[in-house]
Amino acid sequence: MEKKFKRTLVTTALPYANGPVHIGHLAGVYVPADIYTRFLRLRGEDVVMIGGSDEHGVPITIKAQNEGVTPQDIVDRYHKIIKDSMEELGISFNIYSRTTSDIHEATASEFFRRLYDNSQFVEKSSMQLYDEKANQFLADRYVTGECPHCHYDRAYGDQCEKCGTSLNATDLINPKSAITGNTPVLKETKHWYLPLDRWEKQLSQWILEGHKEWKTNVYGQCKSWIDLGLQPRAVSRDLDWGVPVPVEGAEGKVLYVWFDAPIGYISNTKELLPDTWETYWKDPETRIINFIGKDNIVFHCIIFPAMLMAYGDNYQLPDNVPANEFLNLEGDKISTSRNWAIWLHEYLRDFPGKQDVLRYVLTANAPETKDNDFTWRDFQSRNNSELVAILGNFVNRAMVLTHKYFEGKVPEAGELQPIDNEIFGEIKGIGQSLTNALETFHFREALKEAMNIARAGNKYLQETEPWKVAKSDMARVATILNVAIQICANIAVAFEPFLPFMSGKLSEMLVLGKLSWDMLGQPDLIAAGTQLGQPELLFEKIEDDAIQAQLDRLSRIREENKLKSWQPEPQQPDVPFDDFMKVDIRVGTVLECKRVPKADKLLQFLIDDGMEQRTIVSGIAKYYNPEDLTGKQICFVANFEPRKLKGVLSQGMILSAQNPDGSLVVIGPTGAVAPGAQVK
Ligand code: B3M
Ligand code: ZN
Repeated sequence: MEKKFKRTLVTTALPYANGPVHIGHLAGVYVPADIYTRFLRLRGEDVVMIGGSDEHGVPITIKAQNEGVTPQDIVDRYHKIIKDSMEELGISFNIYSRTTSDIHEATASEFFRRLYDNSQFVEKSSMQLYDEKANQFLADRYVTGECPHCHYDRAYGDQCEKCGTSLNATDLINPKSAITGNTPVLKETKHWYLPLDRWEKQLSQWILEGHKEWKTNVYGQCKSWIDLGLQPRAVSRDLDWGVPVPVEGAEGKVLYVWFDAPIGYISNTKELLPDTWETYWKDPETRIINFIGKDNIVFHCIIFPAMLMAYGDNYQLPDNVPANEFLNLEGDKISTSRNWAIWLHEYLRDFPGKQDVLRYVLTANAPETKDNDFTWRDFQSRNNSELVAILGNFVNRAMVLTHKYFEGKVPEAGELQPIDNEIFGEIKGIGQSLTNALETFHFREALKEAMNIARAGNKYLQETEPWKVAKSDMARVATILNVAIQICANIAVAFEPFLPFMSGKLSEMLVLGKLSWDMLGQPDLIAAGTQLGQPELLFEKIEDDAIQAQLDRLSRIREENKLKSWQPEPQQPDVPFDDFMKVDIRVGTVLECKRVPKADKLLQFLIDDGMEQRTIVSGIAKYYNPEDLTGKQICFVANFEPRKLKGVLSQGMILSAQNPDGSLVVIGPTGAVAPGAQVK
């Protein structure tokens, strides 16, 4: 039997404040959480949506160090960008706070202390890398060295970016500190561990027995963790950025970021509701829903619940954790460090007033059951052929016709014909499927259902043809347009969770008051005689050039990334002197240089080689104008076997160096040299 709940606490993963939020965060967490929360609010339920920035952890300290600023500077910068941009997108948090707040530090600190006092931790010493010059222990990310698997020489202590293997810093060959470049030493350090093994049975019962209804990706990940056997996890770190470990003798140690971050949900609820926060966390009649991405599943389903069990005091565990998979961008994994993302604040700048278009596309394409791909072409086509052509078009026709025939006053409906009753029956049915999809976190499906109302509306106008009936029967036109306007009102309700800006604009045009979910399927939401506002387009076409500009930006980033990851070719095996001397490299002077007809890559040179004039063809036409090379001295291989290129006999090879982007630069002497001189 369905449990009955009095209230819902919606939490959203706290994004790291080491960069802005991107479409992956939005599609995975914030847009679905917002849809769900708005839906519950429309139903009149007691719901709060909690958000905030995760401002601790090593990536933030590294970014600060790279920029020569403090970690606080970094989190202040990105917290503001994240908070402002999400607000502009209409993500309707009841609170969006941060983990550097005083209330969070006090809450997290007390949480740790209580677990410590109740012997819920085990203390363990281990050997860790220590930088004696900087006088500090090194987090895995702070160590670089050679990967023990693929021997890439710039692997990080937590992962090799070349072969993708997860590492411990102590695995690296020839490790170096990223702070000083020094070779670190091993030194003993003590940490507190949460013994997850103590909670294994309860966790297994709670999830594997009690929550078989969870999404298969979530349930499956939990099951494989539990099946492997849970191990104690360290919950402290040697670092100077974070919540200090509130235990004597723990100087220089802070809470592990994944220990304090989920407690952020509690601190932010406290900040929002200083008097009643406890009912949202401790009353069994509260339902807690955690919206997260798939990489956060273990923290929300295993570690944080174990922390809450260890704390006791009636803290409630989440009722559901509808984690999403990942959204890719144009075929590649989104990456903050590689700038491979569409940043929300930049989208809002480039597409002003188009918040709902992004919300629509990210929901229609949400990675609910598998990874999905965002492409700009899909974005454009969903806008043009769905939002404009189906939704916008229906509302616009209903509004314009009402203005045309009734000066914008909602006409009185006469006797309803079967087709009129059918359309409301259909919308009622859609409303039920829509509600059901939303209740079970199937947001793509839900959006499709909402769109079906607009589709049904278009079909209704197509079949009733009020513009034709107007020639003979205005009473019937009145009924048809009354029905059409009621459908518009249903659209305003059904889409409010998904496209709140459109819904607001439409509600204004329809002079609808406060919306509520039980209006869905009703045939009489707007009284006859109501004077409607002017019809305004709800969506506009997105042209090719706006899309091309975005695609161009992405290709520039692809190029930049290629250059960044470029490495010189490994050195060739040794060559004996005599072998080297077989290659006859000489200096020549370019007498003439011209393009080879019908070969866009080739330049044809006439070279003075000191003895005679020889022709050489070289594939560098993309990088030079022929006149720039005339008169220059260059190096060439004189005894390179002659060969014909595009009908021209080439007697030698001009030497050039290749840049990471593939471009070629011709090599020549740095001072004047007699033509024919040998290069050795
Ligand atoms: N900041 C990781 C992430 O952004 C982490 C989530 C914390 S939720 C308590 O994926
Ligand atoms: Zn490797």
